[in-house]
Amino acid sequence: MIKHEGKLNGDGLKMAVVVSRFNGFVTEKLLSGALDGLLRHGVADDNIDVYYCPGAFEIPALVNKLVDAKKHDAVICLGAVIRGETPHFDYVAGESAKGIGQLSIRASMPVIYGVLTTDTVDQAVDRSGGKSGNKGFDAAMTAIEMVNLVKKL
Ligand code: INI
Repeated sequence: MIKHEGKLNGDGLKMAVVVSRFNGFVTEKLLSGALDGLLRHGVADDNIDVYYCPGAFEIPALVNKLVDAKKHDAVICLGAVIRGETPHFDYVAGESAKGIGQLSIRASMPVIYGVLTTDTVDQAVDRSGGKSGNKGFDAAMTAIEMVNLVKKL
């Protein structure tokens, strides 16, 4: 048996982070977590590009351009859709997840889903540096692991 897995070593990797401004009090925390994870695992500051978009709905369109540009090894998507905030929750959360999911399959590089979809503000706060960790940091770890794994295929 041969086991294949990606190491958590970001040396030399070029990363794009797409972050939505809606619910910025949460998404800025996700961004901090993602940058902390990337930098602490060897990704150089100069090799990280951060792209802001208005809301989670816009993330897939931006990622679509980024994967075609082929300037990065992975794209990390960060956003926060909170049910209490809008009757459009299902549409925004659903379209964002569907678009990112489709891109993650078609893209030649890993596309990582770090969009929170929660029922309450408290749940979003818990997952962006609160008691449930930071999903931005987790997304950064997933990105590094997947890049290193895909390189082996
Ligand atoms: N965008 C989010 O990222 N999170 C939300 O919770 C949200 N709510 O509540 O509506 C939201 N809406 C904006 C949406 O993403 C688009 O920016 C907007 O519809 C314009 O296309």
